[in-house]
Amino acid sequence: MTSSTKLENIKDLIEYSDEVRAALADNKPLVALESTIITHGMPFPRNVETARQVEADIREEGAVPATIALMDGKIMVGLEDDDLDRLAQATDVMKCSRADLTFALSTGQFGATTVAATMMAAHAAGLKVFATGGIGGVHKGAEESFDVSADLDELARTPVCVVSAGAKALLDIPKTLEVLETKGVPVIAYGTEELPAFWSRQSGIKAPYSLNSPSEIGALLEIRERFEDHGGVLIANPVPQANEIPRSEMTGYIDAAIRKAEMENVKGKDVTPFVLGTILDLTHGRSLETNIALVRNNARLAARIAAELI
Ligand code: PSU
Ligand code: MN
Repeated sequence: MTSSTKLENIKDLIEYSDEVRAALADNKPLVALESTIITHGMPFPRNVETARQVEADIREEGAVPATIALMDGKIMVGLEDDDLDRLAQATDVMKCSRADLTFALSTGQFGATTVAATMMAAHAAGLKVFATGGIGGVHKGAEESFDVSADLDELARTPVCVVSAGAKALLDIPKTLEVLETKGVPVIAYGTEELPAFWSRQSGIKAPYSLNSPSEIGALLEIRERFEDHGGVLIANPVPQANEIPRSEMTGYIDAAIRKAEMENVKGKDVTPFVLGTILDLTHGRSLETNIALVRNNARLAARIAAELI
């Protein structure tokens, strides 16, 4: 079976929103958005408010948002208002990475897509740019737990540009960078020489590359596309200064949250949502405001990059 035949088969599973279908037909810039951040990354009702706000930010930049989720055996590319509400309020949504996607589809369950599964869906739907908060990566202590996010493998294989605020600082950032390099993923900090660390603008680690404008990123993507079987590109866009929580302050919260996860024996795909939730409590909600600000910032940059690819 050729890869184009496979893509044809997947297309039957995709359901586009009216707005996304029209944008594809008119060749307008599109930005994919994940849904795990809505269901597992933020509490209701801020999750749904943020999802709508981020979509509005993308439209304001002249692009069209496509929030991706799994519903009734279909890959939804663009969510209508009532579907977004249903997803944000449901309590039994599966967190779906590559390993979970087909299970959620074959059983018809509600599924929220992680960075990995959103990349798969975006690519199948013909979208090239995707905005998120922070990617998954190599967890601290991975040499014992083997906990490495499938997001890294997806970046290696699927040609989508992921605009993030770096890897979540609860991860082992140097190991995450090593894996990305091994897998051939370009990592580009935006407007800074240093790799941002999600809630903080600084990580203490120099980024492999740095670019300063959407057009420079567009030029890189255009070259990368010419190579067959090229994978994704990771853009690391620092959170705006006004919204950051400095690294020196975050470290204590992160360590405490990871210790709590270990004590309560939280494992596998539950680790990331648990640690994010604990940090939210420890910062009395401040980490959520930072998280919202950085996702909005990434969405705006992603829209400008998508416009370069038209
Ligand atoms: N960034 C956030 N909130 C999140 C996530 C990222 O601000 O909820 C999600 C993304 O969907 C990412 C996932 O792909 O966490 C990584 O989970 P894991 O480490 O289990 O692969
Ligand atoms: Mn994991």
